[in-house]
Amino acid sequence: MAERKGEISRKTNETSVSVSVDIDGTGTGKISTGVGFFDHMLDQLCRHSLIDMHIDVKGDLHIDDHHTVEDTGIALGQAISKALGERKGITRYSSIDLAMDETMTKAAIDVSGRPFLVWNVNFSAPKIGTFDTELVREFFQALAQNAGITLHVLNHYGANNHHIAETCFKAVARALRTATEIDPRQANRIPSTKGTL
Ligand SMILES: [Mn+2]
Repeated sequence: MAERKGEISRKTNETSVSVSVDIDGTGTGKISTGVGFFDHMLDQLCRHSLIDMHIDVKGDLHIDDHHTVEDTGIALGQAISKALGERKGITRYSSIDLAMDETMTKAAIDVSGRPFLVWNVNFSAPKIGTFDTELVREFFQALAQNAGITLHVLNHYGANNHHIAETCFKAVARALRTATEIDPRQANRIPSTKGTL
């Protein structure tokens, strides 16, 4: 099978982002965005998707974390899309209900080529440490748009905002892992009656 790797460098006046991914990796990451909580979340995404990720970001953190988080989502999404190529042989669909202590969150994915985010997650506080909780949605919006995936995230319940955020990243990671894995029963076909994704 051909390697499924993608690399993106993206530079604006706000951020400088360099991302590389290997879809068929082992969940090995080298992640540095300058935002501690975000690095912790990206580590989860990498580890539980088994997609190797090198992410290096220098952003305008003196303003706030917004541009850094959003632009990381854009570049990571583009790198994943590039790595998937014409999306031949992928499992395409996956969903999981992911539990972590008192919190449960669902992620459902269609690696469709059609970007869409349905976000049904509420936080009870505006911050986790210094991190703005609203940026969790911003990240997944940028990821879904640029990876060309339909992504639904639903928090069923939970009390702790760190857990709520972390289950979003872990659930998306596990769903992404399965949906991008090669389906051995149709490894050489694009999984669509249209013949294209
Ligand atoms: Mn944690």
